[in-house]
Amino acid sequence: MKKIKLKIFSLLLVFSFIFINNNGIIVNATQITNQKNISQYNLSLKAITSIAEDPYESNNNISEAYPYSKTKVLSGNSFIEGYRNSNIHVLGDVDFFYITLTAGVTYDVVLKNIYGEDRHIYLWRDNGNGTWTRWKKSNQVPGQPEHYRFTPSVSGIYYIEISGGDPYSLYYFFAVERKGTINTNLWP
Ligand SMILES: [Ca+2]
Repeated sequence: MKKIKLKIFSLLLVFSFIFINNNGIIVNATQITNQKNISQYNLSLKAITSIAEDPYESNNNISEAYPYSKTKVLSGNSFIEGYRNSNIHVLGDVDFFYITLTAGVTYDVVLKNIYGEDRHIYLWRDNGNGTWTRWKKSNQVPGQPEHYRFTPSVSGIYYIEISGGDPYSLYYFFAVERKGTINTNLWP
């Protein structure tokens, strides 16, 4: 009888806390089997949660690229003045934007506010002969924001790709703008 009472007692002492954050639903259960033994379980259930997609979806490939010129320009804070923002809402999400660049002009290419994710920014160009050229920061580091300069030798349409890392509901900031016209500091 004492054992049964103890079992019922221990069942009653199972506390479950459910948190929803950017990583999904976290279930934190603490079971007190008796006064001395405490066991804890943490379970992350990313798959069953959904993060709202950015307003430029779907732009997962070059043929669906969203016009950079029509994205919302951020303002009101010197860190993000002139930047655009978007997010990676599911694992494997790839965001493409297209932009017209001028030969001989140097551009700042920046990606920041990536929350430590392995996220990167690339530029693409169709060479017109069935091949593509891709540019990126020469020393990409996972989790680090990026800034590099790019001077196209040919005017025309280029594609901005932002991809990589885990989904995150908060937005990254990115920009491809003429050199010196935006704040290229990678940290606030
Ligand atoms: Ca997206």
